[in-house]
Amino acid sequence: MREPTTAPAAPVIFPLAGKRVLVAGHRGMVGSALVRRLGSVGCTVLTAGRGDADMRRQDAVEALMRKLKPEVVFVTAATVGGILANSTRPAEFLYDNLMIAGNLIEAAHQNGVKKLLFLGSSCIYPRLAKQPMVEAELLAGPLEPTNQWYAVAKIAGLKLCAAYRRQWQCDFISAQPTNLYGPGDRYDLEGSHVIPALIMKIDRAKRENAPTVDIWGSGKPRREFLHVDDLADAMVFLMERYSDESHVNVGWGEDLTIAELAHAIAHVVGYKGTFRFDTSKPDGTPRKLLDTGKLDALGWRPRIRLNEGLADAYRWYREHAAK
Ligand code: GFB
Repeated sequence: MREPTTAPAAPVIFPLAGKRVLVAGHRGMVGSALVRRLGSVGCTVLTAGRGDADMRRQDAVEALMRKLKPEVVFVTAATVGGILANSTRPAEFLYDNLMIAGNLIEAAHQNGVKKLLFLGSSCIYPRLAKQPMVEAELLAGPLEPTNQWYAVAKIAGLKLCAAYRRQWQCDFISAQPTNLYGPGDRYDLEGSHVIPALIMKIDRAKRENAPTVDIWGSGKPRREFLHVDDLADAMVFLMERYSDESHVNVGWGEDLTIAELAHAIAHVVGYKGTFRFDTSKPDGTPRKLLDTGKLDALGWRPRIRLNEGLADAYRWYREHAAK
């Protein structure tokens, strides 16, 4: 574990208290965590999800902005999924996410939104980026093929923020989180990310006394995981205290292999069986660990350790998704 930051928190330059704050995509895992976090900020929280407006449609997003009149926008709306969903639905991952980013950013500009934060992903970095990945690694090499479609849309979103800043002096910023997990995650074996998929599989194996669980790929890729409540806290921190063209990484600072992750989940679930690695399934990026030096220097640190966060995710799964 890296040393906790000693940097004092950067000063508040844009207080959210008293402002009209839109969370676009409030029903997703990130959006709902952000709504929970904003509950203690003293702002008016406005929400919009898929059911309120199809964010891929410019007219729908423009009408939404005119109706809600937000002063601040968090862009958490996105078409998301794990490695298989990304590689089998490339058109949706590229088109939906390009349109969502373009429509919300342009409508925010047209409607005089004072500040906007666009959320990207650590998959914006090259497949073989130098580890841990600093912000300057962006576009330094070819992308990982399994999620290049999503990555291109997220790169376009962060560049839109930078371009609107340069040309129209919009205070639009972007944050790039590592792999996320927590309450509100999507539980579906084909479309999920690795943590919800393994929680489902291992929980089922325990209930059915199955001796082995299949893990996709070799188990060797390394991933870094951040609890979504830590991300929500970082997003509020950045909105209030950061204003610059360069994007900011948000991560935990440590990674582990998928095989180690499977053992950690088995421990939380109480499963005693073994794992079988299915190498006909893709591994994806060999490693993607973010360098969080920039956010550390601003004085922000995550709090939720993986074991504690996995227990929280498993509790949520049993109470909500397992049914
Ligand atoms: O979380 P995940 O689907 O996406 O997979 P990425 C992470 C690793 O876990 C891969 C392995 O090496 C998978 O092969 N894995 C093992 C599994 N068993 C399973 C399983 O049952 N289900 C899943 N899903 N994986 C995502 C991108 O990449 O990262 C997204 O596809 C996004 O676009 C996200 O950027 C942050 O970490 O490989």
